Amino acid sequence: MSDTTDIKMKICLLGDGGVGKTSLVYRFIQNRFSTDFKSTLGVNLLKHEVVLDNLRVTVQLWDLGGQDKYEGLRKLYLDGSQGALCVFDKTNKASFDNLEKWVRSFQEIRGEKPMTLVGNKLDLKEYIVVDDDLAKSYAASHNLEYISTSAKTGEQVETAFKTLIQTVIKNTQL
Ligand code: G3D
Ligand code: MG
Repeated sequence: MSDTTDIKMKICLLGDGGVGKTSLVYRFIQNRFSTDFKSTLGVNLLKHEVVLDNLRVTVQLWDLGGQDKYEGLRKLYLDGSQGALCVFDKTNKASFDNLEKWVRSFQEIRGEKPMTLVGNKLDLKEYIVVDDDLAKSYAASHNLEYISTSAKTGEQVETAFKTLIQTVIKNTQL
């Protein structure tokens, strides 16, 4: 006998190539970091089960590979996504400036479904060029949560995914 409830959700990862999307997914599902994941070619599909708020949640994670293929895959990728992690690299200003493109592309297809903003590579302290105030104000103006992570050390990675998953749960229970 179990009083847990099953929920399934599709979450996609958005953000420029090299920001750490694949590393974040692997850190979240396997709790490890590897420097030699192959740059994903099409779409990586991974499943992970978490228990949150007494609910057993099966999360299907869609991790996009080659960025040039995104336009062709975009609809398939975003269709049915209940939420997205929008990732930028704190040491790469261009990856932050490109967020708008990722956020818009999600909203065009998924409307107001929740997104969480993730500033990754927190461990590279001396190279950080996007400070948290800037990221927080971007997040606030787009009604997103902001979390700073390191896929390398694991810091805040679980929090980032769980924050989004929790928001998706609230969203579907409305
Ligand atoms: P992507 O899936 O968004 O394209 P990846 O990004 O997960 O492939 O990561 C791109 C590079 O950044 C990889 O290095 C990876 O090891 C590194 N990386 C990812 N997250 C972090 C982090 O939190 N801290 C640090 N220091 N590095 C990170 P390479 O050298 O293989 O390009
Ligand atoms: Mg990748």
